[in-house]
Amino acid sequence: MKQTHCILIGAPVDCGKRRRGCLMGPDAYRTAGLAEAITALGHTVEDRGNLTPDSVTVPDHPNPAVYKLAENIGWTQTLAQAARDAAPHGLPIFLGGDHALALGTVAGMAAHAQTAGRPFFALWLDAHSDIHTPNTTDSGNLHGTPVGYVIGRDGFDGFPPVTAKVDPAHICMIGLRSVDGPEHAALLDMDVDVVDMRRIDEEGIRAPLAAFLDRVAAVDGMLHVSLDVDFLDPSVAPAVGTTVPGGATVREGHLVMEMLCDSGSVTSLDLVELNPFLDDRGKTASLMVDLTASLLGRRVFDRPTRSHG
Ligand code: 6HN
Ligand code: MN
Ligand code: MN
Ligand code: MN
Repeated sequence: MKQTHCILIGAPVDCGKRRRGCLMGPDAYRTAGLAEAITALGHTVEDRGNLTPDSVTVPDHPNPAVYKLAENIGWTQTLAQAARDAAPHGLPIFLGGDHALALGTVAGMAAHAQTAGRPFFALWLDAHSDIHTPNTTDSGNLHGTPVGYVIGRDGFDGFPPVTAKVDPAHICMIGLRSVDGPEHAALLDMDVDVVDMRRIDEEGIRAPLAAFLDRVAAVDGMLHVSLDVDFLDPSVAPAVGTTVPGGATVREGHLVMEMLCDSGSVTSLDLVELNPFLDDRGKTASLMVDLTASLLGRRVFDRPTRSHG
Protein backbone atom coordinates (compact mmCIF):
# COMPACT_ATOMS: atom_id res chain seq x y z
CA MET A 1 0.00 0.00 0.00
CA LYS A 2 1.12 3.56 -0.53
CA GLN A 3 3.26 5.17 2.13
CA THR A 4 1.08 6.59 4.88
CA HIS A 5 1.75 9.00 7.72
CA CYS A 6 0.26 7.37 10.83
CA ILE A 7 -0.61 9.61 13.77
CA LEU A 8 -0.84 7.77 17.08
CA ILE A 9 -3.17 9.46 19.57
CA GLY A 10 -3.26 8.00 23.08
CA ALA A 11 -6.79 8.08 24.50
CA PRO A 12 -6.61 6.45 27.97
CA VAL A 13 -10.39 6.63 28.40
CA ASP A 14 -11.52 4.50 31.36
CA CYS A 15 -14.86 6.15 32.23
CA GLY A 16 -17.05 4.28 29.74
CA LYS A 17 -17.63 1.36 32.09
CA ARG A 18 -16.97 0.37 35.70
CA ARG A 19 -14.20 -2.21 35.34
CA ARG A 20 -10.91 -0.36 35.37
CA GLY A 21 -7.78 -0.92 33.31
CA CYS A 22 -8.30 0.43 29.78
CA LEU A 23 -6.31 3.52 30.74
CA MET A 24 -3.21 1.33 30.36
CA GLY A 25 -4.12 0.50 26.75
CA PRO A 26 -2.09 3.16 24.91
CA ASP A 27 1.12 2.19 26.69
CA ALA A 28 0.46 -1.51 26.11
CA TYR A 29 0.27 -0.86 22.35
CA ARG A 30 3.52 1.08 22.53
CA THR A 31 5.13 -1.71 24.55
CA ALA A 32 3.90 -4.30 22.05
CA GLY A 33 5.76 -2.41 19.30
CA LEU A 34 3.02 -0.68 17.36
CA ALA A 35 5.19 2.16 16.06
CA GLU A 36 7.99 -0.24 15.08
CA ALA A 37 5.54 -2.52 13.25
CA ILE A 38 4.25 0.43 11.25
CA THR A 39 7.66 1.83 10.31
CA ALA A 40 8.81 -1.68 9.30
CA LEU A 41 6.12 -1.50 6.59
CA GLY A 42 7.67 1.67 5.16
CA HIS A 43 5.21 4.12 6.68
CA THR A 44 6.01 7.07 8.92
CA VAL A 45 4.77 7.41 12.50
CA GLU A 46 4.16 10.40 14.73
CA ASP A 47 3.14 9.73 18.35
CA ARG A 48 1.18 12.62 19.82
CA GLY A 49 1.30 11.09 23.31
CA ASN A 50 -1.67 10.64 25.62
CA LEU A 51 -4.46 13.20 25.80
CA THR A 52 -6.34 14.31 28.92
CA PRO A 53 -10.05 15.16 28.88
CA ASP A 54 -11.47 18.68 29.02
CA SER A 55 -12.95 19.27 32.42
CA VAL A 56 -16.69 19.93 32.40
CA THR A 57 -19.43 19.99 35.03
CA VAL A 58 -22.93 18.70 34.39
CA PRO A 59 -26.19 18.32 36.33
CA ASP A 60 -27.32 14.83 37.39
CA HIS A 61 -28.70 12.71 34.55
CA PRO A 62 -32.36 11.57 34.70
CA ASN A 63 -31.12 7.97 34.34
CA PRO A 64 -29.41 7.40 37.70
CA ALA A 65 -27.42 4.45 36.30
CA VAL A 66 -25.38 6.71 33.99
CA TYR A 67 -21.72 6.46 35.03
CA LYS A 68 -19.23 9.35 34.92
CA LEU A 69 -21.23 11.57 32.59
CA ALA A 70 -19.01 14.65 32.95
CA GLU A 71 -15.80 12.78 32.24
CA ASN A 72 -17.34 11.15 29.17
CA ILE A 73 -18.47 14.53 27.87
CA GLY A 74 -14.98 15.94 28.48
CA TRP A 75 -13.36 13.12 26.52
CA THR A 76 -15.87 13.50 23.69
CA GLN A 77 -14.96 17.18 23.30
CA THR A 78 -11.23 16.54 23.51
CA LEU A 79 -11.19 13.64 21.08
CA ALA A 80 -13.49 15.20 18.50
CA GLN A 81 -11.09 18.13 18.36
CA ALA A 82 -8.02 15.87 18.26
CA ALA A 83 -9.52 13.95 15.35
CA ARG A 84 -10.25 17.12 13.40
CA ASP A 85 -6.73 18.43 14.09
CA ALA A 86 -5.01 15.21 13.00
CA ALA A 87 -7.12 14.15 10.02
CA PRO A 88 -5.69 16.61 7.47
CA HIS A 89 -2.15 15.40 8.24
CA GLY A 90 -2.35 11.63 7.99
CA LEU A 91 -4.12 8.53 9.25
CA PRO A 92 -5.12 8.96 12.90
CA ILE A 93 -4.89 5.78 15.00
CA PHE A 94 -6.64 6.25 18.34
CA LEU A 95 -5.11 4.08 21.05
CA GLY A 96 -7.81 3.29 23.61
CA GLY A 97 -9.07 3.37 26.08
CA ASP A 98 -12.59 2.00 26.19
CA HIS A 99 -15.17 2.39 23.43
CA ALA A 100 -16.59 5.61 24.91
CA LEU A 101 -13.68 7.26 23.10
CA ALA A 102 -15.53 6.69 19.82
CA LEU A 103 -18.17 9.28 20.69
CA GLY A 104 -15.41 11.81 20.07
CA THR A 105 -13.28 10.14 17.42
CA VAL A 106 -16.14 9.24 15.10
CA ALA A 107 -17.91 12.58 15.56
CA GLY A 108 -14.63 14.37 14.80
CA MET A 109 -13.79 12.28 11.75
CA ALA A 110 -17.34 12.70 10.39
CA ALA A 111 -16.99 16.46 10.82
CA HIS A 112 -13.68 16.34 8.96
CA ALA A 113 -15.26 14.35 6.10
CA GLN A 114 -18.05 16.91 5.86
CA THR A 115 -15.48 19.70 5.56
CA ALA A 116 -13.58 17.69 2.96
CA GLY A 117 -16.81 17.16 1.03
CA ARG A 118 -16.60 13.37 1.12
CA PRO A 119 -19.18 10.81 2.30
CA PHE A 120 -18.35 9.23 5.65
CA PHE A 121 -18.69 5.55 6.56
CA ALA A 122 -17.98 3.55 9.71
CA LEU A 123 -17.11 -0.11 10.18
CA TRP A 124 -17.88 -1.39 13.68
CA LEU A 125 -15.96 -4.58 14.51
CA ASP A 126 -17.50 -5.63 17.82
CA ALA A 127 -19.49 -8.24 19.72
CA HIS A 128 -21.86 -5.40 20.65
CA SER A 129 -23.82 -2.81 18.69
CA ASP A 130 -23.03 0.15 21.03
CA ILE A 131 -26.17 1.98 19.85
CA HIS A 132 -27.66 2.80 23.26
CA THR A 133 -28.37 6.32 24.46
CA PRO A 134 -27.87 7.50 28.05
CA ASN A 135 -31.64 6.99 28.43
CA THR A 136 -31.83 3.42 27.12
CA THR A 137 -28.74 1.96 28.81
CA ASP A 138 -29.41 -0.39 31.75
CA SER A 139 -25.76 -0.68 32.74
CA GLY A 140 -25.23 3.08 32.56
CA ASN A 141 -21.89 2.37 30.87
CA LEU A 142 -21.47 4.89 28.09
CA HIS A 143 -19.05 2.72 26.09
CA GLY A 144 -22.33 1.17 24.90
CA THR A 145 -23.47 4.46 23.29
CA PRO A 146 -21.03 5.77 20.64
CA VAL A 147 -23.07 4.66 17.62
CA GLY A 148 -26.22 6.12 19.18
CA TYR A 149 -24.42 9.45 19.59
CA VAL A 150 -22.89 9.78 16.14
CA ILE A 151 -26.12 8.97 14.29
CA GLY A 152 -27.84 11.71 16.28
CA ARG A 153 -30.16 9.81 18.63
CA ASP A 154 -31.87 11.85 21.37
CA GLY A 155 -30.68 11.66 24.96
CA PHE A 156 -27.17 13.09 24.73
CA ASP A 157 -27.93 16.36 26.54
CA GLY A 158 -24.74 18.05 27.65
CA PHE A 159 -22.61 16.44 24.92
CA PRO A 160 -21.29 18.57 22.06
CA PRO A 161 -23.95 18.80 19.35
CA VAL A 162 -23.24 16.37 16.51
CA THR A 163 -22.51 18.65 13.56
CA ALA A 164 -22.08 15.87 11.00
CA LYS A 165 -24.52 13.05 11.79
CA VAL A 166 -23.49 9.68 10.43
CA ASP A 167 -26.07 8.09 8.11
CA PRO A 168 -27.03 4.69 9.65
CA ALA A 169 -27.00 3.29 6.11
CA HIS A 170 -23.27 4.12 6.04
CA ILE A 171 -22.52 1.91 9.06
CA CYS A 172 -21.62 -1.77 8.92
CA MET A 173 -21.39 -3.78 12.15
CA ILE A 174 -19.52 -7.08 11.98
CA GLY A 175 -19.21 -9.68 14.73
CA LEU A 176 -22.37 -8.98 16.74
CA ARG A 177 -23.42 -11.57 19.28
CA SER A 178 -24.65 -9.50 22.25
CA VAL A 179 -27.34 -6.93 21.52
CA ASP A 180 -29.59 -5.52 24.27
CA GLY A 181 -33.39 -5.27 23.77
CA PRO A 182 -33.54 -1.49 23.24
CA GLU A 183 -30.59 -1.72 20.82
CA HIS A 184 -32.31 -4.45 18.84
CA ALA A 185 -35.47 -2.34 18.62
CA ALA A 186 -33.48 0.67 17.39
CA LEU A 187 -31.60 -1.37 14.79
CA LEU A 188 -34.84 -2.83 13.37
CA ASP A 189 -35.90 0.72 12.52
CA MET A 190 -32.81 1.70 10.58
CA ASP A 191 -30.59 0.65 7.69
CA VAL A 192 -27.42 -0.30 9.55
CA ASP A 193 -25.79 -3.28 7.80
CA VAL A 194 -25.75 -5.83 10.62
CA VAL A 195 -23.41 -8.77 10.11
CA ASP A 196 -23.95 -10.88 13.21
CA MET A 197 -22.05 -14.09 13.94
CA ARG A 198 -24.78 -16.21 12.40
CA ARG A 199 -24.37 -14.36 9.11
CA ILE A 200 -20.62 -14.91 9.34
CA ASP A 201 -21.20 -18.61 9.94
CA GLU A 202 -23.53 -18.84 6.96
CA GLU A 203 -21.93 -16.47 4.43
CA GLY A 204 -18.35 -16.19 5.65
CA ILE A 205 -16.88 -12.84 6.64
CA ARG A 206 -15.57 -11.96 3.17
CA ALA A 207 -18.80 -11.48 1.20
CA PRO A 208 -20.61 -9.03 3.50
CA LEU A 209 -17.43 -6.98 4.04
CA ALA A 210 -16.69 -6.89 0.30
CA ALA A 211 -20.22 -5.63 -0.40
CA PHE A 212 -19.82 -2.85 2.15
CA LEU A 213 -16.37 -1.85 0.87
CA ASP A 214 -17.75 -1.68 -2.67
CA ARG A 215 -20.38 0.78 -1.46
CA VAL A 216 -17.70 2.92 0.19
CA ALA A 217 -15.44 2.88 -2.86
CA ALA A 218 -18.29 3.67 -5.27
CA VAL A 219 -18.62 7.15 -3.73
CA ASP A 220 -14.96 7.62 -2.72
CA GLY A 221 -16.03 7.56 0.93
CA MET A 222 -13.83 8.08 3.97
CA LEU A 223 -13.93 4.97 6.16
CA HIS A 224 -13.44 4.97 9.92
CA VAL A 225 -12.74 1.54 11.45
CA SER A 226 -13.57 0.98 15.11
CA LEU A 227 -11.97 -2.26 16.30
CA ASP A 228 -13.20 -3.50 19.69
CA VAL A 229 -11.04 -6.25 21.22
CA ASP A 230 -14.21 -8.26 21.93
CA PHE A 231 -14.84 -8.62 18.18
CA LEU A 232 -12.31 -11.44 18.55
CA ASP A 233 -12.95 -14.68 20.36
CA PRO A 234 -11.91 -14.46 24.04
CA SER A 235 -9.70 -17.53 23.64
CA VAL A 236 -7.34 -15.48 21.45
CA ALA A 237 -8.08 -12.03 22.91
CA PRO A 238 -8.76 -12.34 26.65
CA ALA A 239 -7.79 -8.78 27.63
CA VAL A 240 -11.24 -7.21 27.61
CA GLY A 241 -13.89 -6.72 30.28
CA THR A 242 -16.85 -7.65 28.09
CA THR A 243 -15.86 -11.05 26.68
CA VAL A 244 -18.53 -12.90 24.71
CA PRO A 245 -17.80 -16.45 23.50
CA GLY A 246 -18.09 -17.30 19.83
CA GLY A 247 -16.17 -14.39 18.34
CA ALA A 248 -14.03 -13.90 15.25
CA THR A 249 -10.98 -16.11 14.77
CA VAL A 250 -7.46 -14.80 14.31
CA ARG A 251 -7.68 -15.54 10.60
CA GLU A 252 -11.06 -13.84 10.22
CA GLY A 253 -9.55 -10.80 11.92
CA HIS A 254 -6.58 -10.73 9.58
CA LEU A 255 -8.72 -11.27 6.48
CA VAL A 256 -10.85 -8.27 7.44
CA MET A 257 -7.72 -6.15 7.89
CA GLU A 258 -6.16 -7.34 4.63
CA MET A 259 -9.35 -6.55 2.72
CA LEU A 260 -9.48 -3.13 4.36
CA CYS A 261 -5.91 -2.51 3.26
CA ASP A 262 -6.68 -3.56 -0.32
CA SER A 263 -9.71 -1.25 -0.38
CA GLY A 264 -7.56 1.82 0.18
CA SER A 265 -10.60 3.45 1.83
CA VAL A 266 -9.57 3.52 5.50
CA THR A 267 -8.85 7.03 6.78
CA SER A 268 -8.91 6.48 10.58
CA LEU A 269 -8.80 3.68 13.13
CA ASP A 270 -9.81 3.13 16.77
CA LEU A 271 -8.19 0.36 18.80
CA VAL A 272 -10.52 0.03 21.78
CA GLU A 273 -11.37 -1.89 24.94
CA LEU A 274 -7.93 -3.43 25.50
CA ASN A 275 -7.58 -3.94 29.26
CA PRO A 276 -3.92 -4.89 29.81
CA PHE A 277 -4.71 -5.81 33.43
CA LEU A 278 -6.64 -8.81 32.07
CA ASP A 279 -4.11 -9.86 29.44
CA ASP A 280 -2.15 -13.09 29.25
CA ARG A 281 1.53 -12.15 28.78
CA GLY A 282 0.59 -9.38 26.35
CA LYS A 283 -0.96 -11.70 23.80
CA THR A 284 -4.02 -9.53 23.16
CA ALA A 285 -1.97 -6.35 22.78
CA SER A 286 0.33 -8.16 20.36
CA LEU A 287 -2.59 -9.50 18.34
CA MET A 288 -4.07 -6.01 18.04
CA VAL A 289 -0.70 -4.73 16.82
CA ASP A 290 -0.51 -7.57 14.28
CA LEU A 291 -4.02 -6.80 13.02
CA THR A 292 -3.08 -3.13 12.63
CA ALA A 293 -0.01 -4.21 10.65
CA SER A 294 -2.24 -6.25 8.33
CA LEU A 295 -4.45 -3.20 7.83
CA LEU A 296 -1.34 -1.23 6.87
CA GLY A 297 -0.01 -3.75 4.38
CA ARG A 298 1.82 -6.58 6.15
CA ARG A 299 1.47 -9.75 4.08
CA VAL A 300 2.57 -13.32 4.61
CA PHE A 301 2.96 -13.87 0.89
CA ASP A 302 2.71 -11.27 -1.86
CA ARG A 303 2.54 -12.66 -5.36
CA PRO A 304 5.34 -11.19 -7.48
CA THR A 305 4.08 -9.35 -10.54
CA ARG A 306 6.93 -10.58 -12.76
CA SER A 307 6.53 -13.98 -14.41
CA HIS A 308 9.15 -16.72 -14.46
CA GLY A 309 11.01 -16.98 -17.75
N1 6HN B 1 -18.63 -2.11 24.05
N2 6HN B 1 -24.64 -3.59 25.74
C1 6HN B 1 -23.85 -3.65 26.98
C2 6HN B 1 -24.09 -2.38 27.79
O1 6HN B 1 -23.66 -2.34 28.95
O2 6HN B 1 -24.68 -1.45 27.27
C3 6HN B 1 -22.38 -3.87 26.67
C4 6HN B 1 -21.72 -2.70 26.02
C5 6HN B 1 -20.34 -3.05 25.53
C6 6HN B 1 -19.66 -1.84 25.02
O3 6HN B 1 -18.65 -3.11 23.33
O4 6HN B 1 -17.75 -1.26 23.81
MN1 MN C 1 -17.66 -1.72 21.61
MN1 MN D 1 -17.82 -4.81 22.55
MN1 MN E 1 -25.47 7.53 0.81
